[in-house]
Amino acid sequence: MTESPALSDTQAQVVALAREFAAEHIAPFAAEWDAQKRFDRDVLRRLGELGFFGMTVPEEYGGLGLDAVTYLLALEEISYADGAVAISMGVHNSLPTQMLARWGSNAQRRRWLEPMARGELLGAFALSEAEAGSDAAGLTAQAVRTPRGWTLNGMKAWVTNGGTADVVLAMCRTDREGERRGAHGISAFIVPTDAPGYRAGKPEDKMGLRASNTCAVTFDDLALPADALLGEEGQGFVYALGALDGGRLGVAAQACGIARCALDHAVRYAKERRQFGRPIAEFQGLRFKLADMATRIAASRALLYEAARRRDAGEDVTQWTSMAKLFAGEMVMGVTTDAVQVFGGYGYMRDYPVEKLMRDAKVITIYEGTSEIQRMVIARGLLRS
Ligand code: COS
Repeated sequence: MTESPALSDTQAQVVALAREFAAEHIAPFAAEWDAQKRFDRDVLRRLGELGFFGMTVPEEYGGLGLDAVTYLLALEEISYADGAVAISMGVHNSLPTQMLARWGSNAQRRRWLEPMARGELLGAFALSEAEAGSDAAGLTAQAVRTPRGWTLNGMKAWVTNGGTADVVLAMCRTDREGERRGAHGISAFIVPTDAPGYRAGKPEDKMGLRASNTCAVTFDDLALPADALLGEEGQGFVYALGALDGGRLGVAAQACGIARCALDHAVRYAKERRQFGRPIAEFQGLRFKLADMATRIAASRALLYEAARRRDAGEDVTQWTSMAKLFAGEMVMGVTTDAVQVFGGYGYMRDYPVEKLMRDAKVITIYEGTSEIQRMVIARGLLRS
């Protein structure tokens, strides 16, 4: 029941490849990577070789030129095996590569996007700061024009791939103290992580997605050439939020993959586990729970792929992506919590797979815009005359 109907041949092939790769090279190691907080760059390199790091990047820039639906189907399969690998791949695909593809000059695309699409360079996205999370436009990292280009100072928080990426798309203020221009005083910069003055903090000790690298990043008199500015000065916030429209769909696909994995574990366990002389799957209370889990996953996938189809059709999907992300985040938290419940005492133990899924799920209601921010975006769209 989890297969999508009416996949094109290309989509079916991409899904099969992602599923096969994930089953062989990711799923067997996910628990160990989680326990050791181990980020496996090699698995990402191999995903890159297969084309999974430039899925929607135009072919002329080394990508596969696929649509959003196909990309999200693949990301869902990787997420089924491990949400941590999926978020590294998702951030790279949805945020920095999209910003470069959409707003980069030809020279910037050749220098950065092409190797990123081939998986040779890993990308990150730095918007949030310690004091500017939901209120992203309140960020204070500063970029100052110099005779040779730009100098960046400031600190970014919770940067996925921040300590492992080769290049970061960083949003910094380019307006001056006393002449603040709010969201329009922010510009986007292409920051190589080997630039002197780039410092990644120690990996955060997270509840879930422990194998993905998340850290604070400091720019300390970080000097960049003039062509490090992406697109137009003052448009960085708009570019970042535009990219987050895609990022939020990626996170919703991640939720669907994790939830499907939790449901499969719960169904299998319910058939095996015997109490009161019979498999617990024979108890109506449990059957109803499984039925509700499956229904919520199917509804979430339907909303996600509707949003993605609209994006592929060129519609403004800001509200749709927020609805898909909101629903998926709440859905995956509920489904993984229910899966732990189906496993009972065993579900609470690290020896069984479902507690990891529940830990991995929680951040989906928080990152790339909390559930509350998604509701705000949806309501704004509804009430805009
Ligand atoms: N795509 C493109 N442009 C967008 C956009 C979108 N989805 N959403 C807003 N913009 C534009 C607006 O059109 C506006 O430009 P104009 O003044 O030219 O119209 C500009 O960006 C500022 O938008 P707005 O006034 O709505 O900004 P706010 O400060 O009110 O912030 C919210 C809007 C709260 C929605 C935004 O800050 C947000 O999404 N916060 C959550 C941040 C987040 O997801 N962080 C996670 C980072 S990755 S872990």
